[in-house]
This record gives sequence, structure tokens and C-alpha cells, in this order.
Amino acid sequence: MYFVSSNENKYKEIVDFIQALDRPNFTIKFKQLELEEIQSDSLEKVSEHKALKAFERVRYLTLIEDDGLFIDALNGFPGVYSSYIFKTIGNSGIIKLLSDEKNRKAVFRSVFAFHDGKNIQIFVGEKCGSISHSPEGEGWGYDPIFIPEGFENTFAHLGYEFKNKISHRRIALEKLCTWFLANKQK
Ligand code: ITT
Repeated sequence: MYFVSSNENKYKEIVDFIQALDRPNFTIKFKQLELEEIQSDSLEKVSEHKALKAFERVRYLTLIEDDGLFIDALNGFPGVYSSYIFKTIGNSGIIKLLSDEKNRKAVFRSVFAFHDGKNIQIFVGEKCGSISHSPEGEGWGYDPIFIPEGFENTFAHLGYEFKNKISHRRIALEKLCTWFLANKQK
């Protein structure tokens, strides 16, 4: 299948897990494309639309992913706008928005959509956590400010080997792989 995204960091976190499954007929390649995103308050709806657009471009088994960081004290913001907010105010902007806030709870959500040309299948992963008071560690996206529940440091500080074992992406990816191997690889 092709993983279609503008963001190669996501692919890097996916490919190792799939390769480790060591199934010769289950391989994933990266197709770097910027896909049109619809405005919706649901990551699932955005993902479905992205999967349709991606399939139109690659015409082969297609996987896309849409993520969102939902911050409790901001009523779920940036949520479906996470990409735009990251590009505009970034991690320092998020920290400023929360400067007087004691409730720092947040959830990172990952939604994969797999399109085989006929049907679209959705897989969701969630990681609860909190937003740090300052950026910590070297990492992409929101990793320097997201602290997974049960830990004291951000994903970026904990490192990628560790993040990839417990992340929202990992949880959704395991569901996808279990389904794919049971249904598509007889
Ligand atoms: P696509 O082309 O696949 O849409 P994107 O980077 O625009 O790539 P999303 O809209 O799915 O991705 O992601 C929303 C934002 O959340 C975006 O700024 C990402 O960098 C960030 N993000 C997604 N997953 C992340 C993760 O595991 N760690 C840190 N930031 C993440």
C-alpha cells in the first residue's frame, strides 16, 4: 500500500512497525503529496475525504492519516485545526494560550483511513496526556509539548523509540495491521 501524506515524519513512525511484522506481501511505500482537507469537526470525516482524494491520485491501495491535538481547557482546540495552528502560532503559541491554566490535560488522536478502491476502513488511536509548561526535547510537530499520561516528560524528550511504542499512532496502527492481516492477506 501507499502511505500518502505531506509529512514524512509520520511515515518514518509507521514503516518500522510494518517492516517488523515481516510479512512479505504487506509492505508500505511513501507518496509525498499535499492533500486537500475539508472543514469538519470530525477527524474521521476529514480522513475519509482525504482517503478518497489520495486514492484518486495513486490508484492503488491507499492509507492516509489525520491527527489532532485536543486540549481540554481550550474546549478541544486546536483539534481538527491542529495542522493550521501548528503552522501559525506553533508550540509557543499553544503554551501562551495556556499560561494561566492549571488544567493542562490533552488528548492526541490519530485516525487512519485505508482505501482499497471500493471501501474505506477507519482506525482510531488515542493517547491521553498533558501540555508541558515549556517545549522540551528535539522533536517534530507537537512532540516537544505533549507529555503522555504516566510520564513526566514530553514525547520529544522521551525519544522516538519509546514514543513509537505508546503513541496514538501506534495504537491506531496496531488496529489497522490486525485488520489488514485478517482481511486482506489470506
Ligand atoms: P498530512 O499531509 O498527512 O495531513 P500533516 O502534518 O498536515 O500531514 P495532520 O493534519 O494529520 O498532518 O496533523 C495535524 C498536526 O499535528 C500537524 O501539525 C502535525 O505536525 C501534528 N502531528 C501529527 N501527529 C503528530 C505526532 O505524532 N507528534 C507531534 N505532532 C504531530
